[in-house]
Amino acid sequence: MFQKILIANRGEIALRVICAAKDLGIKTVAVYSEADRHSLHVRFADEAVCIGPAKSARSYLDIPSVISAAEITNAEAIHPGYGFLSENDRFAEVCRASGIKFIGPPPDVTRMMGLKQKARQVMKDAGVPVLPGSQEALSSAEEALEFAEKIGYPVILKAAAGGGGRGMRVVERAEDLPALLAQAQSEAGAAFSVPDIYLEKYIGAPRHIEFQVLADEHGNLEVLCEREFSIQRLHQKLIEEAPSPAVSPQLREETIAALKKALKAIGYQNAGTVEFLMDEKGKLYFIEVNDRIQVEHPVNEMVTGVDLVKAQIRVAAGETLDQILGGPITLRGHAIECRINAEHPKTFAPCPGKITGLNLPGGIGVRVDTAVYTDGVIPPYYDSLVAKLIVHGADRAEAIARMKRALDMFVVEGIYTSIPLQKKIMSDADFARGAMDTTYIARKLPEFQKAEENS
Ligand code: MV4
Repeated sequence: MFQKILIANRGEIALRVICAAKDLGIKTVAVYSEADRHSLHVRFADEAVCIGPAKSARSYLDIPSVISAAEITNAEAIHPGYGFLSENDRFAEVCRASGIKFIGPPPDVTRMMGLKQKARQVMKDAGVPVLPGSQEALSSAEEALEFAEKIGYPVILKAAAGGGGRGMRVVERAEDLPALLAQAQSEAGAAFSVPDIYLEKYIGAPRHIEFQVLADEHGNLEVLCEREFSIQRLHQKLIEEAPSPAVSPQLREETIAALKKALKAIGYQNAGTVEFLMDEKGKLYFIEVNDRIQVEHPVNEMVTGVDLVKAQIRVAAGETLDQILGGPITLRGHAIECRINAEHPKTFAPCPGKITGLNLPGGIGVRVDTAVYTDGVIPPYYDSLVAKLIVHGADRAEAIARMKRALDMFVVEGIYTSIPLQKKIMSDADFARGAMDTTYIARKLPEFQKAEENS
């Protein structure tokens, strides 16, 4: 097992990794920008190295600075968290070349999963349902029109090296396709330096569901149930839950069996998630693999009892899943996570600033993953996440009741937050009966904001 690991991240996820390391008796090294000098991850790590100014490109994204910090502190491994360098295969390569263990999938797996069509093909071969679409990158508008005629409109254009919704274009009619293809290609070229675009059948108003994967370095792999994150706004997730109210035990079993086959074929290692869309008939379709620990991992931890970050570290240290999990995964109860962001309730604009008053909720079934403290500051340079509020209950109804109680007792003064919006969602009848899809927030916002004005 490692003696010392470096966390190449900040905020709540850096603190989360420090907790897992402490549980394993491992020393920790924090890296921080000048803006994060007074952050909790600096305070609670065993050592801390300032790696640059506030700007991410000059600090948390600066590979030579992060590697140098690991070398001068003799850290044997680096946990990248999520965002920043977590899906940068070049960073994983530099770690390997520097003799530092990267706590995550190996670079060749990250590279393969980054090529969306390759991932689609592997999934298809393993019997994982994928949407009708072009297997290779589109070579011309004529070829795109042929595919779209065959599949039927609407179709969606996606960047082969993209993800997270960037560079996507929905095409409703043939006459719009050539222009939208050119737009998508230039946007993909600029954002990912690979202009390749592929095409898929478009699902209007899908549910967004992902399966949590954990694999060791000896060919063993487990899927730790799914989570649903349909409650989102402009690709920003607001609420996640596990399990999904829309996934039956049978659908879960079938999907997990096919995923295990596909991911073993890929040689997947460490943690990752496989993202799906569910259509109005309740059928799941593969979308892409995200090879990092994700913000919303705690909801899977709450229903399986597995500490996923601790497991990642143990996998990277060469342990087997049997040693780490100690037996089959069993699901218990239901978990919900609300993201508490520093944002304006009407405009959703990030609202950085000083937290002058704070009460973190607790009590049975409540977990708060956060790096904020009274008189602390949410800086304007990074994401506006204040905390992740996670609850667990015997069933979804109890989880909702506990989330309501926790939101009522979650006091943040000095900045705007998304707490009022989260309270509205938790009290919404459609949410209570699990009737949501990715259009939920767009449809409900006018009603919620009107209620806020009248309150
Ligand atoms: C789709 C889709 C509908 N049909 N693919 C968005 C994030 C990325 N990981 C995949 N995404 C989607 N892929 C097909 N074939 C709908 C989404 C999607 C979405 C698309 C546009 C605007 C907002 C969205 C929110 C969630 C999912």
